[in-house]
Amino acid sequence: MRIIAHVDMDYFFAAVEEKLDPSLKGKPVVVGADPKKGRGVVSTANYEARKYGIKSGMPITRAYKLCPQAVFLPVRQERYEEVSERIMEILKKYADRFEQISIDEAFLDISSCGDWDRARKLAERIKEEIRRKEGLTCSIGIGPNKLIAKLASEAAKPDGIKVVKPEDIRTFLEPLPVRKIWGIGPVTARLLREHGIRTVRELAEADLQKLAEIFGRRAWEIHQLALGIDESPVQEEWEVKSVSREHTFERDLEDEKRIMEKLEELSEDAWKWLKENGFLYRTVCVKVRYSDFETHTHQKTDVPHSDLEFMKERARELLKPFLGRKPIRLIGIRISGLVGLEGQKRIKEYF
Ligand code: TTP
Ligand code: MG
Ligand code: MG
Repeated sequence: MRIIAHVDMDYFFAAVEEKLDPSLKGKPVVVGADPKKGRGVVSTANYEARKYGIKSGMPITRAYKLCPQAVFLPVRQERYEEVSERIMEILKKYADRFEQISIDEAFLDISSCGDWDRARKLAERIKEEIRRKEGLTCSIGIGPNKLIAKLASEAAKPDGIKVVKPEDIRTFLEPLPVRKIWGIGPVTARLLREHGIRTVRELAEADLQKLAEIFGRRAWEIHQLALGIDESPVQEEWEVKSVSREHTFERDLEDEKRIMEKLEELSEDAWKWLKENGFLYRTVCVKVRYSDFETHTHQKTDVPHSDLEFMKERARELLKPFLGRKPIRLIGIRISGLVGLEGQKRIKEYF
């Protein structure tokens, strides 16, 4: 069974501003263009400002008319990116697979939780860590796929958790307007409306033949979404990670046996780290520095491996051509091409 979580920060840009200037708390805050300049839009507004009807994307002059006493702040992108990066690092730790989709939201595949109660507990933990470390709130939706998880996090706003189990999908989804579905844009929604289809229920019950006449091959896809079916995976980006260990000998060495032994020791060290952090490895790289500081590296990539013996074997093979030339000052090993089982392992640690 798949369990997917969608995490979205609450009124993100405005929340970061509030965090940096606590005197803003309780006041309506609008982040966006300068209202005096008369051009541009609202990026976001906190909940106090939303009470006046202010929304993302609205002309800033309109926001000013709705609530002239609000605090208007410029967009300070670097600040939000910095906080976003730290939050994503927190989220990553909890996921089997992780996919960031915007500055303030991400999907987490948390299937290894195994059941919905554990998934909810994990969400509580995530919220707790973000609150403690960043002083910010977020909302988390949990469901059997990305489509449901994303809708659930919206329903959980602000500062909430909503779990939608497979048996609850129909009741959850059917009353929603079709345009809420991720994948149904404004054009499709308008076409559907023209054919009398406004809610997800109406779309789910629509005649597939009739839908095909309007949307062609997309009809099937749209209809599947209305039934809450979405197989799309949480798409992990390739992460560059590695672990290295190196050693400088007290005196430059020519003793091949001792050099080999040291390299094996370093391999064991690196391997332990991989094991503790739940990684397989693909690439082994050996570094050699001679007494005259001439330095070489040599590496080889294979299919993912987990065992120490293979790593040692590779390291010995890579080191061999460098032996017997000059005294060696330093040797090192770098393991990369890591394939993470990290999230899975961490989730298991919590239960
Ligand atoms: P959202 O997550 O859509 O909105 P939000 O975090 O401000 O509020 P909510 O609690 O409803 O999630 O967007 C994240 C940030 O992206 C938002 O804080 C500002 C920026 N943004 C824009 O600059 N322009 C826009 O039109 C939208 C929607 C967001
Ligand atoms: Mg948000
Ligand atoms: Mg968002």
